[in-house]
Amino acid sequence: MINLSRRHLFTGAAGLVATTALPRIVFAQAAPTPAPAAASDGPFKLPPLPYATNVLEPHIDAKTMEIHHDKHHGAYVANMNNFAKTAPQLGQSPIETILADLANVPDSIRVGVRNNLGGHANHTMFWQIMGPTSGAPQGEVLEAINRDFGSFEKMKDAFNAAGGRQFGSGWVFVTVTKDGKLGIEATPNQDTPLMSGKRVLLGNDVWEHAYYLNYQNRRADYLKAWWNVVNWQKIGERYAAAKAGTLTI
Ligand code: MN3
Repeated sequence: MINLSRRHLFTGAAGLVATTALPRIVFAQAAPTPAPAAASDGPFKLPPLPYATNVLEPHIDAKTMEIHHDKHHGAYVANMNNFAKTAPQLGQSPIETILADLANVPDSIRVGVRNNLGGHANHTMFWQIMGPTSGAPQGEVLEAINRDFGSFEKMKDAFNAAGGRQFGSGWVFVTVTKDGKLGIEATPNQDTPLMSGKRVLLGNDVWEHAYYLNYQNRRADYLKAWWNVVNWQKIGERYAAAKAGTLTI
């Protein structure tokens, strides 16, 4: 229903916004999905981890990192490369553009693109914003945290609570607007705030595959420990990019 009304709105306002509206991707008719391909055999690539699998220990163990990156993220990339065989436009369009307009993806592959491209975007962000030297928020991003949450501690509490409440598999994010305003959003499955045109400053994966080997059912402990591996230098760069309008996924 929401998509229908939004479409009507777009159609109705087309004459007014024609010069500023983003171009839509034109999809050809999708054919049946072919046999699986190797992970990066196609336009979608599995980005290498920017550090060794063991550097986040003891907070995230090497085996979890290896399986999570190579197998889970690798599968999302492989699935997207299969979809791109039947819908080549997927491989030629910015990821954030596709995710912000899923209604435009052919029916037969829409759910698959939602899950797998969402997963690809989420994990690409996730590896980037972690690292062995965590530090603490500084400068403009710290000012924004203090302004929008009261303090860094309060932001972590709200984030961990939202991540803990997310039923089943999902993610918890700090979103950022072009004005630098921060917010917290939890999503099911591989959904991302990119799907409503927002931008992500940082996010944590609360699927059991992200923590089960080390923490079993203790998601709250994982959420708390995860802050020890958050790379604040990278997040500072993402915050600056968001304000400059250049942050993508
Ligand atoms: Mn994951």
